[in-house]
Amino acid sequence: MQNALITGTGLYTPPHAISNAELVSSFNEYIRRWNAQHAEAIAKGEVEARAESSVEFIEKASGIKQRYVIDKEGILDPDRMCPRIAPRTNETLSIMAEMAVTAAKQALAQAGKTAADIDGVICAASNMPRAYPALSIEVQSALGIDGWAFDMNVACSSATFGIEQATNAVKNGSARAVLMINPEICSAHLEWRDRDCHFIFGDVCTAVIVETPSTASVKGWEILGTKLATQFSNNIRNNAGFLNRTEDKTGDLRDKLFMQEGRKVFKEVCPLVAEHIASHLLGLNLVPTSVQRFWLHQANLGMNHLITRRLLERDATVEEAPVILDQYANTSSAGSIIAFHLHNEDLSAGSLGIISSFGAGYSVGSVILRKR
Ligand code: CO8
Repeated sequence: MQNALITGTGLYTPPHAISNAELVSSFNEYIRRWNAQHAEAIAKGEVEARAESSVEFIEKASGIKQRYVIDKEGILDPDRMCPRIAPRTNETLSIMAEMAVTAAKQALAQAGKTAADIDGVICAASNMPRAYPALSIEVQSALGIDGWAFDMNVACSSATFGIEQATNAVKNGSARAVLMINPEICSAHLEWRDRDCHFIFGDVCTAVIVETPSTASVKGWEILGTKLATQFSNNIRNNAGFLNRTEDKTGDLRDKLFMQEGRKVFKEVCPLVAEHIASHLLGLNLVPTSVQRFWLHQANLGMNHLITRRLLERDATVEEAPVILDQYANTSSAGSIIAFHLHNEDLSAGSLGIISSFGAGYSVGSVILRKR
């Protein structure tokens, strides 16, 4: 059986950034208006006054300093608190496909490939724009790729799960090369009015080319192994879905957007990820201290510090575990791929690295790589 390589990556970054100061200023204005509107009920003790957010809390609790978004104005409008994304006709390329095509073209160029060299497209992301046709098939058509395409969703872990599917296709010979894309418009699934989570997410798209050594025109990274695991948890949940209209539910629809028990997630997921990575390395007769770089999922800086400390029994340097969440926030499936895309070129041949993503499900995936 052939080995598989990662030979190209791409990154689409939206044009608008929102700093924590801008975010908190609009959120606090929304809170002041809400409290003023409900002043009577608050005075009677019927409802509780809502608390303001703070830049200091956000940076200390998460490490996030800003996020990129598809639409800034709608999110920061205290009367709206939601991105404004114009609908497109069925004949126009959808916005998520457009993001994916931009990232994919970069990845193809880096790998020295054209559409004719690709046999499959996998769209691995947290949220798809519609039920069907699959977003991956729209991207396949826009790029002029023959072969097959399908969508898959394992929330924040989607990219590593997608890389394993691409690796399997390349290894078993059903594709010479696969394009794996991770378009995320997290801003449309986030309740920007909820102070517990309003700062967490950003929008972005990443792309990865997985192919065989026999077709590769660049050296790239050899995929030494992939390992996936899932364990059911309700601590990160979003109940939006096609059955919603059958439920006759009115009133509080908060559960139709992203919800989480952040502290529980932090406590339960960190040990899970550290053990997963350690056992994956052990299975390949490797140890964490032989890994030059950890491209971890970018949800929370404290989580990444804890995971690498457990693995290395000391603090990792920023060179060993690059941080991109300060600029991009949590971009769900794309986070670990952004870290890889921006921080892999300086490593020399023979270097070992690991991409690991984790999140809702719970789910955790790891991809162990060696630079060629
Ligand atoms: N400003 C000021 N104070 C605040 C704020 C705020 N914005 N928010 C909360 N507080 C207060 C709380 O009310 C609390 O006050 P008190 O102590 O009086 O009760 C205090 O601050 C501490 O609150 P927490 O315990 O909640 O704070 P934490 O230190 O736990 O930090 C985090 C909160 C940052 C959310 C942290 O728990 C975390 O990052 N956890 C891990 C989360 C994670 O990794 N989740 C993964 C989700 S992503 C995923 O899987 C993909 C989903 C699909 C994507 C969907 C797109 C939208």
